[in-house]
Amino acid sequence: MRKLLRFLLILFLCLSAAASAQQGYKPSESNLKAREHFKDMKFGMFIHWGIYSTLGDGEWVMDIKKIPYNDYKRLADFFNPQAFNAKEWVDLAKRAGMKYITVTSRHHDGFSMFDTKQSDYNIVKATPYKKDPMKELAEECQKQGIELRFYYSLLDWGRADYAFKSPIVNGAPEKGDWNSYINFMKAQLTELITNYPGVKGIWFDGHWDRKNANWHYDEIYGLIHKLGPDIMIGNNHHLAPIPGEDFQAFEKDLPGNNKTGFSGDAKIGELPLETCETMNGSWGFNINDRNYKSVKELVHYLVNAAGLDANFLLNVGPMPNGKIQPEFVDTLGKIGAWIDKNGETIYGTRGTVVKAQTWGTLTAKAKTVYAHLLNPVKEGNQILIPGFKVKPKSVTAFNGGAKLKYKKDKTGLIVHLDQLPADEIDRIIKITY
Ligand code: FHN
Repeated sequence: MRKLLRFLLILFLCLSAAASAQQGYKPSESNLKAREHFKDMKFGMFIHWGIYSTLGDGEWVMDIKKIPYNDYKRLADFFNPQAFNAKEWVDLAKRAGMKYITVTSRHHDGFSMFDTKQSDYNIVKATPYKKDPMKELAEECQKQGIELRFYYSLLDWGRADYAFKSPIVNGAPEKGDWNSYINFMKAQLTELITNYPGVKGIWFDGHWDRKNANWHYDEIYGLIHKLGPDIMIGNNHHLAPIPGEDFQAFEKDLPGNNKTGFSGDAKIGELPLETCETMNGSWGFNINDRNYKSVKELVHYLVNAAGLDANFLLNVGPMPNGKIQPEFVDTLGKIGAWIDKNGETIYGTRGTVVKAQTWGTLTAKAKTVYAHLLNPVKEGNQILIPGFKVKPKSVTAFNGGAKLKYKKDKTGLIVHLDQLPADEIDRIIKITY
């Protein structure tokens, strides 16, 4: 009975989200091309940056520490990131092997990190900095051939028209002015798409705050696709994709897992996949969070995501002065060094060739398969790639090229590992056929 109720609830949530979706959406040729390119890129940098960084306590600090909105707003008075340098950020992303950047243009605190005519609560009007870092970033990304995407929060803790915590009645908050809020978002999204060169994606977040509201996705997604048919829309609503979306976002979980509890309702759909994760435990700068993930953990995340055909969006939370903290810079440099050597086995590959195995996972490109041995091999010095049907032309160690002995039988391909060099992070076998 409880299972049935849960199923009905999920169905209701999906249907109510889909009801306002861009029904009948047919992606343009350029959008389909963008999706393939997106899948090829594999690795991106997520950036959570806002006035909250001044408190060094993450991007939820206003809500968690119960700071009244009007007091929180004062943070803008002393947000002055004099050391921000777009070139440094883009250089770092490139050095790490990342091919795109997704940056918070406006998070749940409602502060716009870009020049907007729709609200004075923005970095140009409300801070002593007075400049638009998103403009600089967009221009630098274009210069260096990195794609730029904007994170955009649907949830707003402060605006009167959003009326945070107001109950939803007939798809809209009882208090506030829902139409005004939807129009505000549409106007800001228009600015983000038309004023910043080369924007390739919009990453929505916050839907889960109002699961049963009518978000007018038909209008919002329709507008975005009208302004930029190739712009890819993703929405971290923790549900299966709804019509009008171009990629499916997962948070802190590989597709198919649900360690966070966010992905329970998110069946894997047909769209390109992306999963995001933090370098410590925080999205926004957190001065007290020293729970840094190791290079090995993060490379494994990237490889496992690729094995599941998903991109990996790895987050940094820049400091209030605009710099990215040295611990992140160091780790990203080391990930970049790994990718320099092994990028062939990641970029442009596709996953889910064979299901992940206890020893690791597989990626594939044209007539080549890469087996990534991420974990110790359990029995004997060999692995089985189950269901491998074709006859290999060559089976070699990716690193050094040593020939590996193999046998094909009805269970799949058995590869002997004696000649496969040891590696702390990933022992890769290259199989051509
Ligand atoms: O609440 C946000 C959080 O601050 C962060 O932006 C992450 C990124 O995936 N998404 C939300 C939680 O689902």
